[in-house]
Amino acid sequence: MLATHTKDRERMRIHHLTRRHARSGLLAGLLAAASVLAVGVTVAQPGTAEAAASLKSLADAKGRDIGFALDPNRLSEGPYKQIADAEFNLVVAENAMKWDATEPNPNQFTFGQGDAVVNYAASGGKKVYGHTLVWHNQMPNWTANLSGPDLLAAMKNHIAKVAGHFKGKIFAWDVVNEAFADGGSGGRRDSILQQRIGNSWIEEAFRAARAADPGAKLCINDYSTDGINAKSTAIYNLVRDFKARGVPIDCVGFQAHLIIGQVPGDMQANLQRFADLGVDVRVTELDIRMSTPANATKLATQAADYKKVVNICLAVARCGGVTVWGITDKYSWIPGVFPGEGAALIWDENYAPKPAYQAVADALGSGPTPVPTTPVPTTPVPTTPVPTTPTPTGNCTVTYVPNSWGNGFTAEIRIRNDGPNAINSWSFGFYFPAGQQVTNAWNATVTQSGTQVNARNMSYNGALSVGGTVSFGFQGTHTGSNPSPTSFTFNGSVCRNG
Ligand code: G2I
Repeated sequence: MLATHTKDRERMRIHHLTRRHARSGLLAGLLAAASVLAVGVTVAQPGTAEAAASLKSLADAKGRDIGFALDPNRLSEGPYKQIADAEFNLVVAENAMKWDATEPNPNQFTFGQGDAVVNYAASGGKKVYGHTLVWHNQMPNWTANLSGPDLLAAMKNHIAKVAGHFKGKIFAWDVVNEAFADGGSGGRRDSILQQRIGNSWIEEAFRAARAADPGAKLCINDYSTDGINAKSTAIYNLVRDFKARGVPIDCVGFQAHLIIGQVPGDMQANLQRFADLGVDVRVTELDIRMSTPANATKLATQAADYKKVVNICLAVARCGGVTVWGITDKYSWIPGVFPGEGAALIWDENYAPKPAYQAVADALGSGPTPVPTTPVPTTPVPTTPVPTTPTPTGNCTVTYVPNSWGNGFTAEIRIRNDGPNAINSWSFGFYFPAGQQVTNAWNATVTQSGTQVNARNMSYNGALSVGGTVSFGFQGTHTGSNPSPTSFTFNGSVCRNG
């Protein structure tokens, strides 16, 4: 952590450089650095409005989990750890607790990486979700030639030892992962577990897990089961059968490895039908990929999709939360498995938050649970810009200074807090009159949906005294004319144009 005065100098340097180099390739890296600083400040000042703006604090206020898949080896990378620390209240091991990682040789267990995940979570008060006790993938080589009875014995021993080792530290386990077939068959996956042990292997696994850690919730987890289809219905039938026969099962995980524009329209109904069977549900491995390279349109679609998924979970009372399958696009599994696709997470390769980050925050921050912020003078507080120009309520004065060239422009925005109170965070909105598009921003997190633009403070510039000012800016494109927006809102108040 940088000392405060060093941080101040660093912020000024970044502010200065971003202004000078707003059109250069340096911008992404600088914005990444700024976002990292922002996260660092969030950590350094718990209890401030900046802390209230993290995904973690928003999810905490909603009583839901916001999780991420952790590779403990990445924690030595500053921005990775700072985001992990600040933004999540739940951790799942991306690979560290799988069978090949924990039992590389028969009955010889290695818990170093798994323990690192648990210890990291404990140090930050985060919950740990266990992934995964039994999966046909990432099974150690020594299991390949076991007979049915030997494989069953090995599976039960593995569950006993692993769930036993982590007993009391893991609130829920993916006991069985991806046991059902792709396509429309509605049948089991043709794995060695299925071939050699037969249909009973799943319930054997659940019974062994309950015996090893009676306090943990036991889940079945799969992909392409987010909507209502043959595969999700096969799991639905299994859960119903287990419930009827008293086989222990408590929860169902929906991985949600999605593609932009393809959030299933019946996802909420699907989660709800499982919840109605008497199990908890959760989104366990969310990422939303696109063809690469990303562009503003695809990122906007992705943001809307992330928001949909979070809202779906929030709309289902038994949905425990949403876990994203990694922090940064830099380390996502997707490009390795789907060449030409990626950019699926909510921070880019440089750790800069993407529009999807704000979309997740917006979803977590909306709805019936109030987000703690300092009081603002008008009621109710619209978080989106006002499309017309009503009589200014005058709690703010705005100057908007564009600088256009060709089809590009920058705009510098200066806002003065004319309200009666000091504030600790702000949201600023307006509409573009001629379809302009923001491409990147500095000193604010800026998102755009259609013509509507919203900016939120970074961690370091949320606090404004009465009469205090804040500036931010962005770069954008236009199609030949670049008229300035005429009406601005600031924490719900319409501003005077200065
Ligand atoms: O495939 C995406 C996910 C689908 N659902 C279950 C998850 O457990 C799965 O996660 C991925 C990890 O994100 C990858 O990181 O599972 C992969 C394995 O199928 C993981 O990839 C593996 C690489 O294939 C190995 O080469 C590597 O040694 O990660 C290993 C550890 O870094």
